[in-house]
Amino acid sequence: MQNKKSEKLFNEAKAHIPGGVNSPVRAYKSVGGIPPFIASAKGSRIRDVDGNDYIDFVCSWGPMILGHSPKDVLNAVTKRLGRGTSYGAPTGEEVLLAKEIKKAFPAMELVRLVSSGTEATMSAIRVARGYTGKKKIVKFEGCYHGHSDYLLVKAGSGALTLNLPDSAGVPEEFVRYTLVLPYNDLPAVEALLKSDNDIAAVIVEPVAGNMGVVLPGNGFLEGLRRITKEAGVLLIFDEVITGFRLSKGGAQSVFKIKPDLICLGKILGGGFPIGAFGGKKEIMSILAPDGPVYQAGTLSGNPIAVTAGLATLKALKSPLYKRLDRLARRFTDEIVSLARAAGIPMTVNRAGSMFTFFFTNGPVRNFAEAKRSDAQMYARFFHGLLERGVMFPPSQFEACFISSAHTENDLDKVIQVCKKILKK
Ligand code: KE4
Repeated sequence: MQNKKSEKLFNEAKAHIPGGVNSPVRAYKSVGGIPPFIASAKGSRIRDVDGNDYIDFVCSWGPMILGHSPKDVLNAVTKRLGRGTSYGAPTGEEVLLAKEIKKAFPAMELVRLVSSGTEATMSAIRVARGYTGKKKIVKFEGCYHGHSDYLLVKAGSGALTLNLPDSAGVPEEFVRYTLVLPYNDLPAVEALLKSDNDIAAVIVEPVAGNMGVVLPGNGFLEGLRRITKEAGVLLIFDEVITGFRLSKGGAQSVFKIKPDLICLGKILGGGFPIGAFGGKKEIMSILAPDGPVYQAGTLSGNPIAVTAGLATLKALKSPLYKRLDRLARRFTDEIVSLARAAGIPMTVNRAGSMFTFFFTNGPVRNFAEAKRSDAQMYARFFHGLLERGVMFPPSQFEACFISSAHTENDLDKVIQVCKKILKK
């Protein structure tokens, strides 16, 4: 596998773009090596500029649940392009997408579109503070909700991988009102909400994807809902990853929880820049132009992203989720048994078609336990896969995804590759 063109591009990119990438995790810092620069992608496959093909388990960090360049989405977008790409004015398609989102997430009585998950969570928190008049927010260690200043506190994902849980450039005053608790620690939440009545909201990834996949313990989400309701604190579900991933209605539909505010992104845009936040009418009505909480965006509700989103949501039917779950279950079970047979400590956490192989005996129920994983072993596993045409996320603290374009044959191939690597 030669990567001369990627290497050349990476060196050139570094002269023009910080670290040569437009998002840190893409630089392969935690696994080492040269990141493949991508030329094209189709279905479950992605191809780099040196012509190397990979079976893709990154799926653009979640959005490509239908695989790359799905026909229906491409057709819809191609058709729509002829009528213009951005107006800065309302369109009928935004109303259609809002209605589709509400059908999938009934708790979102009003929904506003933005252009990224970061904007969605940043705006939801501002709404929560504006609505409650309270200042503090609670997040969980290892959860990542985008890079707005007050959320970069023990963030997961890139920040975790770069071991910079708190970012430089964020004055400590900006994070004074952000409280951080261990994921799955319900007693800690209960104690905090009893002792502090200046808390506007608790924000949580209902299934965490940014410390690697970590599942809510039995009763954790139900407990969060009960405790926040009793304390008059808003519960925000950050479903940027889990929305439309775990089911059409995300984690809240699987766990049957009704949050006060919900954040979406990734899959919702079908590969185009998008985010959304929404919730109870009474809460969301506080937003400008009707209410005093300001929030805005030049490309919010962009007609092309909305068109891609509508085409994507149309394709998301329940048989797709059943198949994804069956494929992912078989795949992860086989890999773990191969690791066991090779005497390698491995735990897999999986929710539907998102999963992470941790190189530790586990269990992995929170940030501290995720960090026990042997990141060096993960890096070797990662490169063993990459050089054999399989692209996993370049970090132990991210999620793998499969798409409806992944076939049994794809997964069998990867299982065979894993067998070789794990033995080695
Ligand atoms: P964006 O601003 O990157 O669109 O979304 C931020 C965000 C919010 N909430 C959750 C639960 C998220 O996972 C994310 C972004 N996820 C990361 C990786 N897991 C995106 C990849 C990257 O940062 O390059």
